[in-house]
Amino acid sequence: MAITNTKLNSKMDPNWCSGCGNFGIWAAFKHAAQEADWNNSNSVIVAGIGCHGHMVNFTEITGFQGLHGRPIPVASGIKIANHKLNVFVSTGDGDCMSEGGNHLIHAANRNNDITVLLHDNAIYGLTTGQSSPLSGKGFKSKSTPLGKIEDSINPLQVALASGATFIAREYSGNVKELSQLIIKASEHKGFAIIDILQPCVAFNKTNTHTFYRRNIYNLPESYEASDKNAAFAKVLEWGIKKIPVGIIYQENKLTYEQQLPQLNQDILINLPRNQKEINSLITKYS
Ligand SMILES: Cc1ncc(C[n+]2csc(CCOP(=O)(O)OP(=O)(O)O)c2C)c(N)n1
Ligand code: SF4
Repeated sequence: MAITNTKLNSKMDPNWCSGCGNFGIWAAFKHAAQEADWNNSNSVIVAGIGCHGHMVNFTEITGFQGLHGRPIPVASGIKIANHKLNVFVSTGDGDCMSEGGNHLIHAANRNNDITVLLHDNAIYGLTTGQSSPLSGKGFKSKSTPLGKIEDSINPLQVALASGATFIAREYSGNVKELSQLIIKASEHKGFAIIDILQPCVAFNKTNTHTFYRRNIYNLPESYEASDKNAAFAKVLEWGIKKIPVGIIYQENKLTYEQQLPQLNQDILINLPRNQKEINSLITKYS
């Protein structure tokens, strides 16, 4: 699969650094969108603030970029307003695990039917290279010149413990595999997250393309993704030649939206509204 797919490009040319892992994620998403027929009228991408967030500007699919750390609640709201949409979140490791960490926990717990693409470069890219919660212990950066004191947070461990029903990992350079994984995550009914190992060539000299190419391995076919204990063991695996990629956990469970009786009849935005009541509420609280 070529990385030069130009369908679904917007009028803006990407301004990511040459070699940035975001190019692979973007290509994989566009391939997935073409194959699954995601378009402006049936899909939306919500992004946070960071280099990752520019994906909405470069892709010809309806996009929304809100506050740093808040794409998950915005996406959850969009899904409730129109549960027929395919709703994607493009978020960074700072965006998702620092400023927005609480939102990940609660959306996973609710099993909101959204697909989170975590652009995991283990650094704050846009603000030119400070440590993020996912940078490793001892990692030296502008904000931790003597090395990071605390351990890194493991995003999939947090997501699994919080109740996420689809958990996967892939390297941004494996465009074909990532593209198929994005389709599977979107087809999953419930909260899906893919931890995408995305090198930041400008500021992270540890989590490089070479590092990931050397150390990732595919989960064997015998791996049982419905076994939660096995999934916990897998998400804890990290180290030399020990980074499993593929679907780590998948569970069938009612989504938040399936349990909202209001959504049984039609999408929320089509349901009749009592405008008089809404106007009186607005007047009362304005
Ligand atoms: C509430 C808030 N805090 C801080 C910032 C400044 N800021 C903008 S992007 C960013 C970090 C982005 O890092 P990450 O989410 O990992 O995305 P990346 O740029 O690496 O893709 C920060 C701290 C902000 N815009 N808003
Ligand atoms: S700063 Fe890092 S994450 Fe941002 S575009 Fe450049 S390589 Fe990519």
